[in-house]
Amino acid sequence: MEFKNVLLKKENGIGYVTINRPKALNALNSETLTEIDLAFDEVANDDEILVVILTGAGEKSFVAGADISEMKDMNVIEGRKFGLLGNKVFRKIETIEKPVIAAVNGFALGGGCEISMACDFRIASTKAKFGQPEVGLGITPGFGGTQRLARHVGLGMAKELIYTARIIDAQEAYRVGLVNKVVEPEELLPEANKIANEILKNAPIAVSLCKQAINRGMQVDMDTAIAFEAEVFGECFSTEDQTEGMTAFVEKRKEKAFKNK
Ligand code: DAK
Repeated sequence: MEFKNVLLKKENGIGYVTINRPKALNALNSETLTEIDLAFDEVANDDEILVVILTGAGEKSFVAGADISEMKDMNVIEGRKFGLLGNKVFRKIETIEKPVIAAVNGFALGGGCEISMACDFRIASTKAKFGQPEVGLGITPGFGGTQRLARHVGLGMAKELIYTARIIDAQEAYRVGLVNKVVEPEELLPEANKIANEILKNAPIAVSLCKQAINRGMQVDMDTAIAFEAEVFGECFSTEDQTEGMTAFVEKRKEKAFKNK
């Protein structure tokens, strides 16, 4: 499908979703959120895509937040509808059964920081800047920021960043554990590709089940989490890739390419 504000392409097992509204620093209006939603539906249904990279178009911004011009005059009903739309889309990114890497190329503010946090992990360019500036606009983070930031950087740091609305650079984001790696801007997509290709060498169903186990496990008590891990572990033994992976090891040969079966 062709979109106005989102580019979607696939190459060698990787799906690239690029938020493409550079004149507004890729700010998320309702139209863009709806297109991201549809793009992730396509990604979810495309068996040739096994890993996803989410990034922003242009050199300056990943996503500079929810669209303030659109939000400014919203009434309570419209605000709730907008919040529900964003949360639905971000939750889709978080729970899609494929790894999603955020390649953060610039501003990741408000909804931009929040969409990056819905991804499995973040790689940042040295130009990236992160923050939840909402309280300075008279609102609370509305796309999961009060929940996901604390899960990523811990309670105290999340509270400090949200209460102060402070914008941090990529190195600071790395120091507090919000991003896994910081690279020069021209290295950002190559680095994201490199990690995606490392993931692609492994059995896709096992990778996908790991995502589900980690995500679900983080929200429940340890006994429930371990029970779910046992369930997905068992599920692996119904796959051809488990048979091939283990047989290759026992026969001391390199495993054949995994089949995603
Ligand atoms: N929304 C709309 N337009 C934006 C924008 C945004 N978030 N950020 C930038 N733009 C637009 C600018 O208006 C400008 O448009 P023109 O004037 O050229 O038409 C263009 O992008 C370039 O921006 P600047 O001229 O400002 O560029 P600078 O380099 O000078 O500054 C900046 C870059 C990122 C520091 C600055 O643009 C900025 O501060 N932007 C706003 C950042 C921000 O506060 N983001 C958080 C937004 S609040 C909720 C749902 C969601 C949310 C909350 C509640 N519920 C419904 C529950 C989420 C809220 C947010 O994300």
